[in-house]
Amino acid sequence: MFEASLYQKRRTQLKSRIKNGLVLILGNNEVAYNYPNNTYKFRQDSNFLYFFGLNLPEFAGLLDVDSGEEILFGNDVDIDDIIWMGAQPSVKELGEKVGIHSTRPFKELAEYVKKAIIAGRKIHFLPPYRYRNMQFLEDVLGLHHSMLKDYASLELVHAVISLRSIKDSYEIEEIRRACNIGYEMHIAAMRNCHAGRKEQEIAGILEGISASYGSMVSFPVILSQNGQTLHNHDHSQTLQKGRMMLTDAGAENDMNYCSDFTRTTPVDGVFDQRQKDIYNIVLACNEKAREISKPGVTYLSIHLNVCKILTEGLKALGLMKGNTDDAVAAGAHALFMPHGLGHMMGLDVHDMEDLDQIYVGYDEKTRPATQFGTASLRMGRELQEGFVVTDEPGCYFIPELIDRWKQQGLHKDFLNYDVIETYKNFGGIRIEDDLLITSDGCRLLGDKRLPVTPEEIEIAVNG
Ligand SMILES: [Mn+2]
Repeated sequence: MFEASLYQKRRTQLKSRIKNGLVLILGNNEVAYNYPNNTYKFRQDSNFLYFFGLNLPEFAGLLDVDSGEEILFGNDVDIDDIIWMGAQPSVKELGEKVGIHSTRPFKELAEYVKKAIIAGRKIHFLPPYRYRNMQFLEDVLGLHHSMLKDYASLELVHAVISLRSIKDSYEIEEIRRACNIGYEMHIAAMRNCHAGRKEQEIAGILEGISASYGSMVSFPVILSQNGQTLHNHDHSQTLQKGRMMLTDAGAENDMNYCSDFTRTTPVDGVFDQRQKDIYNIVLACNEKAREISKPGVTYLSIHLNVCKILTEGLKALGLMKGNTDDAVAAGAHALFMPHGLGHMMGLDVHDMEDLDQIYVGYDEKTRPATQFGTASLRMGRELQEGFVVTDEPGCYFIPELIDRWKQQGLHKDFLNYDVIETYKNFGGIRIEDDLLITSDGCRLLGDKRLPVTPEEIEIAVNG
């Protein structure tokens, strides 16, 4: 964990952004896998990690905005636990590590909160996403779990987002480390991208590399020669010559900071001309976003700029036609890129998505689009120095979507369906890097950029 003073500073900032009442940040618990004592790998809640730092189950933090008091709730282990788990630091010692001097047993939390409610005090809590925390809040607050999201504190949500959106130097260093693990994962994927290899074998290698650094992948590995399926977690295929393997994967490091990269690699390392043409368009999109990302510019406008580069490229290949601006305004390009340019990244790979994308990625000035494609953009608002965002344009040929649009006669002025038909067996390409917004632009995160030009990729596959 970081120095205690950093957590103290974050909590002080949080309290200063809330008018009054109690702020309750619940940590996560163990979750049963197939029977109660066999649990999933523990993942702490990211908000708890950010303000309280402790990567252990069954803790909660309480901040009294009015008195300034900070209390850590958690249970000391007993001799039965020690026999199975070994000696553990006391809650008091754990509290000291993150700068909290007042600690209490977890079982006192419910009573503490109930008393505060009776005293008429406001309880600020974040929207829960784990069932045990929902159940706890339902019991303590007397609110049915289906209502908890509506009663979560918007004031707290905004305060947390305002802090976590700006990454400090310690966080940037952790993300850099996570990116370096991601680099190793993707280099391994490229080296193994040969005909006859099973997708699952390669996906397993990537998970192993990530685990060897003490944590795990930042989300389930996407690795498939059917890259046209955006979040393809099916790894049952055997790589075939002539196809491309799309790998979207990242690591979470031992401090729970994430990386998220995508590369698309031709099987055996050689692009055919058609693949190279589309690849270079997506690469130009990725580079464009990096070129124009800077504070004060909305990511929505960068997304739309990138869509224009995509449209221009597809027009040159005869897949699209007409005026580029009109085509993008109409949303015709979304046949090829039905997703957004990127998202925030930090302690979560989709940072703070539990707090609702509408607050993380948008604000009063920048509202989400409703048009197919752009509506999937998770991050649209104005960039600020210290933001970390992904830059992940793509181009896909989804046979079912092509059929549907063609049948409906959508965007006939901008789409050459006869040509598009011939790409139905193409698959998909996505290229993703992680960007830190700096004072006057942005820079890539990670010590080395993953191979990205067709030439670099061919070398990475074949050594
Ligand atoms: Mn991503």
